[in-house]
Amino acid sequence: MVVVLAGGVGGARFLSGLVRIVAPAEVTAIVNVGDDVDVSGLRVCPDLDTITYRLAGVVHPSQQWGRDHESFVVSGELRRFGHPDWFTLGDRDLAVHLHRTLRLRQGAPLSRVTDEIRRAFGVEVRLLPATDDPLTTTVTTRDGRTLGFQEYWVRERAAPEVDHVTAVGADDAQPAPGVVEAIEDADVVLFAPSNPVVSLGPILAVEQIRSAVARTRAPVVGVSPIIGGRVVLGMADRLLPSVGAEVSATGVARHLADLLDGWIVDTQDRDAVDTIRGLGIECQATDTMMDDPGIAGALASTCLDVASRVRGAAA
Ligand code: FO1
Repeated sequence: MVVVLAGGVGGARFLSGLVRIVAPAEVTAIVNVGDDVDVSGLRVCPDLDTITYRLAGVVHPSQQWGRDHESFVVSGELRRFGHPDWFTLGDRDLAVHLHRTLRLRQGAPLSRVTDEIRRAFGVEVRLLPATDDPLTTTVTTRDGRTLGFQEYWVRERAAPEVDHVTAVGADDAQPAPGVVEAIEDADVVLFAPSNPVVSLGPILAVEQIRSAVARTRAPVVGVSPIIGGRVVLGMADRLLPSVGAEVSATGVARHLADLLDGWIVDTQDRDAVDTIRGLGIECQATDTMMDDPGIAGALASTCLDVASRVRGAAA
């Protein structure tokens, strides 16, 4: 079993590559829920949905979140009643949020609802939310405001300077059923090229998940989300300084060093390989720009190669 800790768009791209080389039924994704948000009374889980849509082949091709062939009739009508319009839900996307909200109201935990939804989309990869408990990411800005993640990222376009990010609820949140067992029983644990602060961060903020990753016998191999000192997508470059991490492949490796056995960097960062090996982390440079599933598949293959090298060394 290959277990992947993942956020949204980068995690989904990586998983679509991994399933080209590993049977989907052999893959479990542990997914961030810190981005989740209530919109017009509905529970929206952007990272779980982005991964579900991508693996089901129905994700919006250029946005890489939300549905393809989408329309926005309902969101347009909701404006008539003054609903906020900075976070728009497409009509097809709404069906997932309506169903999820109904099932949650019936008392089903998010992990069960997530499993129902991914199966309904024919997704064979097992998707586990990091937790079924309340866990939400807030961003406190230098000018003293505390924003929800989507307010910061979508409404404010990540413009405000960030003082710190908090995974609210992490201290009390329990891993969702199956999460710790998946990590303990994994053959390999991979960190997708996701935002280390707001995607991997909230997952690892659940202490029992972090400690399971720290103690698993499986090799733990991650992919740098920073290439040549820059983010591929999202806003990790604006958040890494708030956790004292340098905006570089090496900086993120240092930030995660106590959990990593291997770290994959882009060929642009090949000169960082020796430094990262100096941290006691096996390191390999390869093409990490997942512009097509073929590259994503080759990247996943490199991750598994490094994992087997590390396993051999550890044995
Ligand atoms: N991102 C935007 O920039 N604008 C939106 O209106 C928006 C709506 C939206 C609806 C559902 C969903 O699953 C994702 C959505 N996103 C939107 C993207 C979202 O903010 C990010 O993709 C994730 O939170 C980061 O992983």
